[in-house]
Amino acid sequence: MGVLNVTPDSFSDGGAFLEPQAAVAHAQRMVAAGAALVDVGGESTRPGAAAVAEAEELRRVLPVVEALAARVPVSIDTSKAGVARVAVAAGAVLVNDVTALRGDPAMAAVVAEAGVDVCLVHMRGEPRTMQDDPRYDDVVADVASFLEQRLAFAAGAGIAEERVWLDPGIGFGKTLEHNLELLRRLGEIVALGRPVVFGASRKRFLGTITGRAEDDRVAGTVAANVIAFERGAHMFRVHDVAATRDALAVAAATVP
Ligand code: HH2
Repeated sequence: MGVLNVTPDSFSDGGAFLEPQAAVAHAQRMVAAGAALVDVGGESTRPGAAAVAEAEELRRVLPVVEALAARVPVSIDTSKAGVARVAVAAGAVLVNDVTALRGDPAMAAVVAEAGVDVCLVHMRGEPRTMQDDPRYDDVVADVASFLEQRLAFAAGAGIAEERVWLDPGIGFGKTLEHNLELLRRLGEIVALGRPVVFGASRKRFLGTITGRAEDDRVAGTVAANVIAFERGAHMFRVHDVAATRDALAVAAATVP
């Protein structure tokens, strides 16, 4: 899954793809480099990010989704039902909701009615406050139990279980040690029985370990994704598609 942030303030590529033409060109580069899906987002979820009004979010993402969806599989990274509804009507095949259907009471119905896939992400609190001293009894057990509950909620709202992807939400209300424990024990999330999305790309914990800036974390990103692959993750949300794709191809070739 290639990341396409059509935002002025995303943590690693903010402002680079605000123009629809630049966004579409970048999406095409990611697909050429091996992305199976392009994740279009119009609102940053970095720690402390400001909320974006629905009309502004749509203004950012809709021209890009419309231009891409006929040519490549597109997912829409949003927690707003109105944005998801319009993006899906324009051809998006997956709704990537970092609030796991909690942010907007109308979101579950939009996904159920459209019959599209949905990714449910674990996040503690909301982006503005999620990194304020996050604590868990047992981060992996807490995340697994949260995702299990959200999966049951989705099913109760009429979303077919086969349409649901689960994501432990690396960096969403987690310390370095929480992120590492989730990676170490990712198998416990995979054991929930739905395909797992893993999103560590360029995130802060990689910078903490390596001492490198956002756009210099490719090697760290690749390492985390190869480990996630080994632990059973199915989809890898990344900015650096070519490097990740090569690394995963090598890792996959070792599977008998
Ligand atoms: N991480 C980000 C955004 N969306 N979606 C899923 N499913 N999993 C993730 O880990 C995830 C996500 C944050 O990264 P990014 O899009 O690069 O930055 P920003 O939120 O600042 O736009």
